[in-house]
Amino acid sequence: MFTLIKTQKYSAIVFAISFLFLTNFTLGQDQKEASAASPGHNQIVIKDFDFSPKTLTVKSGEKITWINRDDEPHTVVSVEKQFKKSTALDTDQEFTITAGAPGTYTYFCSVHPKMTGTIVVEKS
Ligand SMILES: [Cu+2]
Repeated sequence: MFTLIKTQKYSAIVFAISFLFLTNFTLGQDQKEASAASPGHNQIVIKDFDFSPKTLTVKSGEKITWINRDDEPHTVVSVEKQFKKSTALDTDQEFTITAGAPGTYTYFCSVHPKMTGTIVVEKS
């Protein structure tokens, strides 16, 4: 009887350890995939009349994509005309540019000029 309980306890511990190991392993895999997908491609979500993140730091030569998740059309226009402006983006429509020379690029939505955002381009 005693041995049986001991074995069950042991199995439970082994099971718990395996479960933890599997969980960590799975998480590790997910993180790896997420970081492998992100370098060189940066996304700014337009939602609730706001750009998110408000400030995005990228490296020169990387792509930046805006996606409109609002039901209203929005645009992306560089304050100092440092990059081509977007057309009016409908819901779920995307606009992509390639980051140019290092510097700070501010932009706004020409439909709602209070909507502003910043891109900081660093040397690649
Ligand atoms: Cu807008």
